[in-house]
Amino acid sequence: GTLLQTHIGSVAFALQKEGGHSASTKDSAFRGVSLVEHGKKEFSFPVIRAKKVTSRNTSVPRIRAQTVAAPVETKEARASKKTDRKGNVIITGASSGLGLATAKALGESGEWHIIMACRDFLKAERMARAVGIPKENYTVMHLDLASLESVRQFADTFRRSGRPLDVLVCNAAVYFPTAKVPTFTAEGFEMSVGTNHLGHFLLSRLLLEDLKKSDFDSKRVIIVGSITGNTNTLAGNIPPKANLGDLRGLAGGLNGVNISPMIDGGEFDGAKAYKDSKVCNMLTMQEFHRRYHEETGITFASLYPGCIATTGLFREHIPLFRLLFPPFQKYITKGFVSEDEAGKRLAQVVSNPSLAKSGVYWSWNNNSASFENQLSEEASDPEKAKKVWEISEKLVELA
Ligand code: LMG
Ligand code: NDP
Ligand code: PMR
Repeated sequence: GTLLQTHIGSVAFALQKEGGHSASTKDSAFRGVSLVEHGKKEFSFPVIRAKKVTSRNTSVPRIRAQTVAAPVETKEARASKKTDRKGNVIITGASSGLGLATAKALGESGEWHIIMACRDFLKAERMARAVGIPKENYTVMHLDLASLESVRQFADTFRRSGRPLDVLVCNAAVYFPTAKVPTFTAEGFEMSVGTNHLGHFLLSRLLLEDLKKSDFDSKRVIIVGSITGNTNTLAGNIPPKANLGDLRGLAGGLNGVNISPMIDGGEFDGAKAYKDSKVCNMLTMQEFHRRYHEETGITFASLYPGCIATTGLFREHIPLFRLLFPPFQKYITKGFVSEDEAGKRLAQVVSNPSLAKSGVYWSWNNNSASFENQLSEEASDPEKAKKVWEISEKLVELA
């Protein structure tokens, strides 16, 4: 009773606050972004919809760079390929949810060989068969992102396989919304940031060398982000909000012993840790872009695939949440996407020539058309990106 009241209280607060900000786009906390406009693009909330019902056309989103949803692999893409071979793409966490759906979409195209980088390789094999990815189009390899030793071993084993690397998709993630105390990776980092950010940070840094060597025409590193890490959206304002603060916890190693397990040095909060990890993912993509795009020609991109409310990401949430979340997203926020649709979206970012721009955070509107979205102030702060990069480099012992 008390718990629920608190939750509902915080929602009311969040919504009211959002409304206030919408009215004043000059507010410094939301500088450069219009929540109203954003809202129209990514969801249609009942309050907004009710007002717009008589003038539907006014709610057509203004989109900066729109590309109509195209098939995974177009004829132009095939024609422009320097190499005649299939593309080789590593997808982390391809044993479930978005990663599996992306593997399926790419596997069906016949143009890709998918390396399914998974912590449970028996499950990965089982799921690949269950969704019908042709056997010759995938390889399962073991990768546990919660162990940096496993990450190094994976990079090594992959290299020794002799397969070129053309695209890397950092997709795997864990989310502990109900955890009261933190859990830790093999190296003692808080689990969500350790897995979602640090594991992928080391993996992508190591595999950059392999990507550089590939002769593929459009080499890409894609790091999955999310709306909930972006405080310039309604979803990003549902408490607890992402906030990396001055990075004191990250700098201390997130070990929860001498120092806080949270990046900002605060009390442990599983939901916040997840959102913080997504901010790190989006900052890492941009720092990669600044450091390596020009030199290597590699495309670095992030995306919000939509709210895929049915995936394993919510496995640790309370049963009531798991029951209500999908209909809530489907009928109220309209932000819901199926795993299949989300997989097609990420597959576009892997292979579509029209989504080859580097440094972009892709999103899709309600008609499934992609557009370059705007990140929140914190998730696009170059200074913070640089600091996160430098601290992370030390933590994973690259520097
Ligand atoms: C934080 O807050 C915790 O502090 C943190 O530790 C972490 O756990 C984090 O994100 C995880 O949450 C807790 C809260 C989020 O998350 C919950 O655990 C909620 C539990 C679910 C309780 C369900 C109660 C349903 C009551 C209905 C209320 C109606 C609201 C509908 C909104 C419509 C607006 C017009 O904190 C919050 O801010 C959310 C609190 C509300 C819970 C909402 C959960 C989503 C599901 C909502 C269902 C709505 C009805 C669906 C019906 C659809 C069919 C028409
Ligand atoms: P799932 O839980 O379905 O998929 C996550 C995958 O990550 C699973 O395959 C899981 O493996 C794997 N994984 C977890 N921990 C590790 C680890 N230590 N080492 C290797 N793999 C690991 O969730 P989603 O498909 O929803 O999530 C995929 C991505 O999409 C995440 O980056 C998430 O942040 C992002 N996202 C999701 C949204 C959503 O609404 N669902 C919205 C926005 C972004 P296993 O199969 O063994 O459990
Ligand atoms: Mg959110 C209005 C649009 C919207 C969208 C697109 C999402 C996406 N959410 C929206 C709104 C709301 N959510 C509102 C109004 C509420 C209060 C009722 C709400 C609540 C909520 C909870 C409790 N939402 C959640 C949770 C989670 O536990 C999820 C989370 O934050 O995980 C970190 C979540 C999500 N909402 C989303 C998306 C995409 C998530 C999944 C997490 C992610 O990958 O970012």
